[in-house]
Amino acid sequence: MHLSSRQDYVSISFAGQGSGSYNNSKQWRRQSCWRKWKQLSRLQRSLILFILVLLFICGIASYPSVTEHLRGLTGGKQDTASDSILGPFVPFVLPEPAKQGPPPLPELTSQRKLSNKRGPPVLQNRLQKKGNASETVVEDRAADSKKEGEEKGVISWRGAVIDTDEATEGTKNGENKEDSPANQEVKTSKDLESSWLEAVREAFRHAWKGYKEFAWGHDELRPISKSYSEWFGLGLTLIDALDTMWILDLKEEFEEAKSWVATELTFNKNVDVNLFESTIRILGGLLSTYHLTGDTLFLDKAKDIGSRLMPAFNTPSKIPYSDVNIGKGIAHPPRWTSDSTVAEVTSIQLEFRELSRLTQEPQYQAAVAEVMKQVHKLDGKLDGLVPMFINTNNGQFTHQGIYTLGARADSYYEYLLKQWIQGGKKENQLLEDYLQAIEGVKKNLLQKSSPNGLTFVGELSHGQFSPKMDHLVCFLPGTLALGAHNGLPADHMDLAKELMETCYQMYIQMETGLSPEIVHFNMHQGSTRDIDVKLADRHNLLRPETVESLFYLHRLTKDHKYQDWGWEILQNFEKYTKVSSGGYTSINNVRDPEYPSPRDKMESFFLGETLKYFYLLFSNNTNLISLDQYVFNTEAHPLPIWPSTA
Ligand code: DMJ
Repeated sequence: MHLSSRQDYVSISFAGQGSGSYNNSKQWRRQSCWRKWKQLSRLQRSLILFILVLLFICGIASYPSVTEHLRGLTGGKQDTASDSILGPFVPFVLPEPAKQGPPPLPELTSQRKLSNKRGPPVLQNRLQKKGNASETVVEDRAADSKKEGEEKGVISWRGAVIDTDEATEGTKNGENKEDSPANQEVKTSKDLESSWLEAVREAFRHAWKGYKEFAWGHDELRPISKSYSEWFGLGLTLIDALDTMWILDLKEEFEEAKSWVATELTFNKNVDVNLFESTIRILGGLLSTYHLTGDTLFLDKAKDIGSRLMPAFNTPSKIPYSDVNIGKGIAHPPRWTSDSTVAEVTSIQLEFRELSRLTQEPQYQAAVAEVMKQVHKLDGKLDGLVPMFINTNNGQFTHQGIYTLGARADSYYEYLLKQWIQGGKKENQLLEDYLQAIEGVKKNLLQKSSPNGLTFVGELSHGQFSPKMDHLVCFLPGTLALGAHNGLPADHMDLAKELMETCYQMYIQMETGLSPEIVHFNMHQGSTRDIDVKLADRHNLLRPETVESLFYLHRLTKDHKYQDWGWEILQNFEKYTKVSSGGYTSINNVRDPEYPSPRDKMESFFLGETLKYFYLLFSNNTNLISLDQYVFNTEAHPLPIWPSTA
């Protein structure tokens, strides 16, 4: 009888149907199988044989990896390289915990995705526990990380996270304890310092690569379009970056830039430049490079640009115009007004004073001192706070009633303190104006946010308080700390720490971990988050102010948390602003990590300031541009504090 082919494949039904009685003897089973085999067609038999041979070959081929896998499961070491049976043990390193700072250096270039959960919920918990925001975050962060570590069997040393379970396996397996992976992983603070410094040097090299390739000798790199933009047509980025290269010990880059200055840079050009911007970036950059290198090339260039800027002071009031044609020697205000910006006319003093000291030509210092003298006496201040505009015809404040420490007023306050320091702390009027202004800030502009009580500096408009704070205001913690270091009231340092925390929160509460240009703080009870950002304010221009303040706070308190915060910020710049072909770009939207929307511009201050301050922040060498010997201009160019005999 022929069984249907369908039944051929179901032996149990075949067996059941055959005898009617179940017999499980070996002989019965052998006979039954043989009978079944014989009943198969030739094609069916060859197919089965073919499959069996195939299975056999596969079994042989997969034998090594199966055994390897089994070894892993049964406690053997898990090698990362396929051929590493005899290779070194590579410990398994846990990913960085969400809130901690510094992973090992290679992380910098990786495109690791950061958690989007930044700030508020964690911050809330922390701040609710203690009153002082500035003190609690890092303490609790350390505690959090310790707790997390205990649970997971990890240890954390300033962010280098090591799986202790895995690390001790080496000793379990008989490896020398001295060479155990745990010991290899734990870096000394020197190692960490070098790796962070090297990361900044690497970032600079990357930025320089783009500038050199696509914008050499021009003002700014446009890294996305691989082109450049001109502002004054004076190689602004190159000049702004000179002393940074010197400080970062980038000799090759410095030499090529220097040779451009020697052979290509000329100020005899029919161009309009902004007095303030060219003073702080070009004059300041050349003067500081002269001081650091002793090379008179830079002093000669500084004299040249300094003297070409002087026509700006030829105004009815002696309050300078905003713009000068450095080729024609003609200055003028902007087309739409005869006003200048208060911050601009009061933040050129460090540079012109220094130029006079070096050249022994008093006209530079006299011109800028006259501005300070007039501003000191002017009506229209509020408890030492100045309005944003000043008229070049009558020398009076205009658009009065608006007070801010942000755009158009910021560096007025910074330069009051810094001129006093530069001149050897003798010019009491400057100090008085500074101290009064800080009291004015405390009385009129300082508030706390809700729900977490972040201290912030808002604005005042005709008596109406606005909880708006520019990122530019983040220079203030550093300036306050510098003042306290120079003997000003200790509560300035307390305020510096509180504001530093706020500026850091402006970064980490954003989805990209980068601060927007402007934030608004919530002050109403019941608010769920401290910081709001308007659509138009979501850009980040690679600005330096927060990193600058982190540098001062770390240098003057020695608290390493500020370095950790800076490292976190540097990584976010790496992740969201780095352009692979070279350079870094400002971005439009710090709230969209998927598409931060590049603006295609690398501002000169990214090299002049931001990267320099990162480097100084990560260095533990207090003699590297000592704050007792140098004072930084508002573009991060260090100028010497005058010797007491000067
Ligand atoms: C720089 O040119 C200077 O730091 C200036 O004081 C403010 N603006 C930029 C950086 O943000």
